[in-house]
Amino acid sequence: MAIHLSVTLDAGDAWMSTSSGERFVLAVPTLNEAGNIERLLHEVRRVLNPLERPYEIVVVDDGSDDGTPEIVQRLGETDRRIRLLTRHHERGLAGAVIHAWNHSDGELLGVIDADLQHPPAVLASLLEAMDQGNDIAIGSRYVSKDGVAGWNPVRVAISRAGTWATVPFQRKGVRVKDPMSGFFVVRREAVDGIEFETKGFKLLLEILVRARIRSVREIPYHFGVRQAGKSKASASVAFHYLHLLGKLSRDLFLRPSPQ
Ligand SMILES: Nc1nc2c(ncn2[C@@H]2O[C@H](COP(=O)(O)OP(=O)(O)O)[C@@H](O)[C@H]2O)c(=O)[nH]1
Ligand SMILES: [Mg+2]
Repeated sequence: MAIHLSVTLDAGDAWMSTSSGERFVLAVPTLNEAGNIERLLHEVRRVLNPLERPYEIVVVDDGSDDGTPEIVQRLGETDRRIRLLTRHHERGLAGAVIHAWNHSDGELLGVIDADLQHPPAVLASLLEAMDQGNDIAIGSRYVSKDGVAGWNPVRVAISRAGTWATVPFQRKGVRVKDPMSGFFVVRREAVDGIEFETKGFKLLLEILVRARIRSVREIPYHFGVRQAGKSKASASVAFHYLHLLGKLSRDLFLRPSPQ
């Protein structure tokens, strides 16, 4: 699925702001996050409101049956900056995020998980890094030592091995420590018109390899524990990751790198 500037009118007047500056759209993908989503949206708004930057939060729900969309709908009735998009015949984290970005006309595209493993307070630093002119700002688990403190060691090892596997694909000058983070903000002009895989969890890696990225900033954060509900990472996610690595290696040999 390509990222493009949406011409659909549902983006409308959600921005609700007279302040100037680049508009920020934050994608929140959800699959059965009823125990987390209200607190997440509350905390995100508490961080973003004082920044006086036009923003909107687009929740993309893929058929949750635990009441997640109803909660978002209710909150959206009192705050137009919260919008709900539902998909009934599609699944996939990356595709959900792209779907949110495509239904907005914001210039800065962000993503955060709904389960509070990504601390919303870090959004302020990510946006500050974008204001300094970077093309992408990444919440990174590996910049500081305690980013994964408290994790199961097996999960740390798998995550590290997956990260090392990406080194050959990353372009010189934009190499990062956590290319598989699911918490970042990117400039729309860097990704506009580029086709991305929709199924996997690793949209960032593909952006780093294929988008028009010249400058990156990593902001350390501690990847917390899920507050409620269950992880959706599964064997199929690992399969899609391997598929993505295969595709990127073909690209590496067959295509010139983006300018
Ligand atoms: N819309 C949508 N959201 C998803 C899908 N898979 C996972 N998510 C959401 O993506 C975020 C990260 O998923 P999670 O299961 O916590 O992955 P983990 O942190 O790697 O264990 C959460 O907000 C999930 O609800 C999907 O297929 N569609
Ligand atoms: Mg999670």
